Amino acid sequence: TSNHLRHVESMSTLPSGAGQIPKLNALILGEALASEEDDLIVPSQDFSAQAHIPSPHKYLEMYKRSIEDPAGFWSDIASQFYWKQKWGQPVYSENLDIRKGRIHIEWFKGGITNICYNCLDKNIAAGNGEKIAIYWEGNDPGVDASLTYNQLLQRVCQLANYLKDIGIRKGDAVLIYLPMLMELPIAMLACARIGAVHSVVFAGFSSESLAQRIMDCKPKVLITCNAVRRGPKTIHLKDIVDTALAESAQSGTVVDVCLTYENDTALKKESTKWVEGRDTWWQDVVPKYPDTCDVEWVDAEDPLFLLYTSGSTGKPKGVLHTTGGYMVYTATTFKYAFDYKPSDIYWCTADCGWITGHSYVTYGPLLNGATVVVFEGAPNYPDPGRSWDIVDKYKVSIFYTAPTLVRSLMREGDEHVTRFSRKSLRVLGSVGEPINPSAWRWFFNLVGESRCPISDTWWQTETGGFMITPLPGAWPQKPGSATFPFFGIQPVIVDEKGVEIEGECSGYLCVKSSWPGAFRTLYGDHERYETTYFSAFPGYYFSGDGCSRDKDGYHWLTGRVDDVINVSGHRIGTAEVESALVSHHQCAEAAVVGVEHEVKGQSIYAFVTLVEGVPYSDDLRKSLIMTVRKQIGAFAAPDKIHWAPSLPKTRSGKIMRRVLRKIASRQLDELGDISTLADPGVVDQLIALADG
Ligand code: 6R9
Repeated sequence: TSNHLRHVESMSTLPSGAGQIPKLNALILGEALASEEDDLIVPSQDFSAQAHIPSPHKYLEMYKRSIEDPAGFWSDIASQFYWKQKWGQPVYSENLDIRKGRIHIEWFKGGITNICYNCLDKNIAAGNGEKIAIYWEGNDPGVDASLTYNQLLQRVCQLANYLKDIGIRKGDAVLIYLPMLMELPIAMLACARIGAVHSVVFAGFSSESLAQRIMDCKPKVLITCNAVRRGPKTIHLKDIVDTALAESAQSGTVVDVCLTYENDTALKKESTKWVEGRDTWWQDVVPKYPDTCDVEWVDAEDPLFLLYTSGSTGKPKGVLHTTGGYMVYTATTFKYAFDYKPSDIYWCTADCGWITGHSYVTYGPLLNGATVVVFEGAPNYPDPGRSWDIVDKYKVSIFYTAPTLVRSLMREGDEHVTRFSRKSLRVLGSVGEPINPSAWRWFFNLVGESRCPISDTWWQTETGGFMITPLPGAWPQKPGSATFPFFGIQPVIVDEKGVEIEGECSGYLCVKSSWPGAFRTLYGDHERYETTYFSAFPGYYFSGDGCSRDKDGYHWLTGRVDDVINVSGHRIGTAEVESALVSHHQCAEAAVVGVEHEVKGQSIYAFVTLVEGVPYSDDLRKSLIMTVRKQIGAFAAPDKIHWAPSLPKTRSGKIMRRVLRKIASRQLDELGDISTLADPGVVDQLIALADG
């Protein structure tokens, strides 16, 4: 081993700023990690031996190059994709330092490509035309379908031709409001094929949220379906769309065409409300178009999609991703973080309405030529064994989900898991929020029978792809830790002053220098992009998350440090919920905080002050909750409304949220200093009303 040691030592100097990495050298050198716990889960030799990244050593070698020579590292990877024309020089250019001027990030500029071509045509040309691209599983067991890569390409081309025919051109926005039907990834790919910019709105958003997004991105066409069944419920999406289109039209944004897919397992055509002249049935028009369609070649920096996400102010942010860097980054992260092999069957339970569904249901897997399971329904319907039923049915080998699902299934009892085989599983994944160690262990020990590494992937809508994630088989895991950065990513932890802290520490998670999958701007508001993400700690991208690094260099995400709540992995801005509440004519003021929740991670807790003279009642409580459901969507409904005759404010009128959080979580002996409140008596009054 002395040879091995010398080799390792010779490469163990890392560039400054990668302070979290050298600890991995301990692993390479066979030293014990500093953790005294039996909390290290070491990958099996069998797994590591077959993995893309079999050891810390291999990782470190690649990581080191990715940091020292990003242009070379990413160019080599990008060369494996199809480019009509190669990118120019420099490979990337960036300014992440607000003090030096406008923030900008560009990768592979001048390169001409098409992501749909790379997902479909390229894999077909490589001989995978008859491979299954999508297995679709309907809400009700027994309802299913599938598409090969050839068939998927044909469907995409027909829709692309239709869109071109109604006048959609490169750069035009197309709004997609669809549930998890195959038509959702088809619609995304069809847009990408013709250079149109898709904006998918999660089909759980209400008509008012949809209208707001329509008015922001002004699409020429909206693609939806008439209805969907989710669990035992039928949701009439087309009615929601009708209301949204009427509302946006009133404010001057007229959408010419509403292309509606007839999802006849949920609702028949005849029972669907219709606006003549505007509405068109997908099945009436799309299948008539040719099933081949030339691609629109675009620049690597041409926009691919917009996706709205919540921030700490009321207005959702349109996160904009471009083509080339996003393509290279999602494909590469997918391959390594899931140790993807061509024989894998991959299932991600996320909806395409969120970033996870963009990067890791659609683009990342298809770019790798993977077989993807797309599931329409709810993972606990008709019973809590449904997920494992699907795993067995399709022989799923990579299963990627959210901690909230793990926790909810955990409560249902182990027998719902153990009555299924699950022997096809080899890699598990988690995303959306920190996964608590007990849920991690249940997922690992019971679901994966202690044989499947868990990739706890930390990333964001803004980052496009994984940022901090285990690479299966490469190093020991710690339950609840996202472990180490992906290639090319330099995470740093800073204190309040923005000073980087080394070693064991905790603080604000930032990222130094850009990566190919980073978002380029907020649609129509570059200034907000700069102030939200690059101003708090000049020189860095600020994630909004807190993070600590332990003595072994492992990263532990600790949740949002801004006014964003994470409910079941959904990002919700407290300001959005507050503005929905105060739109109720009987609500004068609202303050919303997140409280810990056993299954959802966090739940929404709202303090409300009523208009003078209005008495608080159970009906009013319900009506306040309805208002939020109507304005945002059911997933944002507060779990608790707490009537507050007045709110704790400082003398300058600022609501003291710190105190509200403590009251909400009933940590009444931890209220802290309340002497600066204008009226400290308010606190006792609130506590007295807490369980009323
Ligand atoms: C991909 C996605 C982003 C926020 C992020 C963080 C939280 C996501 C996590 C995680 C701890 C993980 N988050 N993954 N926290 N561990 N593995 O969820 O994007 O909807 O934009 O949410 O989610 O707080 O800042 P998005």
